[in-house]
Amino acid sequence: MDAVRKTNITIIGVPLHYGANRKGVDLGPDAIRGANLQDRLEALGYTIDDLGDLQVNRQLQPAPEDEKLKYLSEIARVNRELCASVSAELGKGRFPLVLGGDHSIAIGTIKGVLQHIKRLGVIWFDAHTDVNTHETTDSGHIHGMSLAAALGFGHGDLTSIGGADVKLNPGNVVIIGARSIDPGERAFLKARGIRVFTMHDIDRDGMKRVMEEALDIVSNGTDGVHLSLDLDGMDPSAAPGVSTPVTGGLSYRESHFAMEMLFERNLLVSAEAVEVNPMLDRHNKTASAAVELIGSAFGERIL
Ligand code: 6HN
Ligand code: MN
Ligand code: MN
Ligand code: MN
Repeated sequence: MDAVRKTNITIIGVPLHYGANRKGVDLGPDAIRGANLQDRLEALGYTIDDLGDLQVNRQLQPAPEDEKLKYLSEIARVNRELCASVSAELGKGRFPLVLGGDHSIAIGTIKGVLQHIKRLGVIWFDAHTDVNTHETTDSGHIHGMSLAAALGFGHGDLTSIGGADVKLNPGNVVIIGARSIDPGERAFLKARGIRVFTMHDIDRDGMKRVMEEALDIVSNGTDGVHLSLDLDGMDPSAAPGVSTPVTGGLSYRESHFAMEMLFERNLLVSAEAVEVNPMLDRHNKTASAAVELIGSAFGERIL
């Protein structure tokens, strides 16, 4: 393991909502900034450079032929830019912290990190598993396909971002908090042997045991770990402002504790927080939860 905790963080906002096909997620980056992300990280001793937001075309109509891949071309274009930006920041020895936007942006983030860290572990914190492809999706929403694409499965315009051969190893990925899995996703996860810690597992074993095992998996034979934090992994009572809420999620404390354990292992090389939708939120609660969880993942402690 040569992953070390980077002290210079670069924030990259991606105001994209097309992958969720739901207005408001594009306001996520500013909502998270408005919940004092930079101050919190600076208080922990990090140096922050905020690059602002990538440009997203805001007035698109979906092409009718894209029923199973809604807004593919704009999502692919933005993710290619994100991939390049993330890769450039890592090349400067900085830690990329990406603010979504919907979860389709994980394709660009992860592909960008993979340019530098071939053996990358991923913690996918989510109510969903995001391993649909255009062949299995019901919704046609690309945010439900991003993990599959990062693993090399799905439409070529997505899998080719940052190089078609550049992809995650399914054995280095864990999903935490899952409770809404489509039939096609179930088959995919099984076929590729991806380790999913469902809400049932967390109920049964507790977050401590689950995270110990999850961290062992993502650190075994890897050179760094990426955190993909979909705020809908939390219970909607703690994070109501998300595009696709699912009841029965992780509590505020369980989520925090998972992030605290992650920090203690000193594995992270990159992170993203996605799916914050201020139009569905109350008092910026979900953006604040995102900042709280990021704070914990970066070393905030109660005492
Ligand atoms: N997310 N499995 C559903 C779909 O439309 O494919 C939900 C996906 C949610 C994606 O929350 O990032
Ligand atoms: Mn997701
Ligand atoms: Mn989700
Ligand atoms: Mn905290």
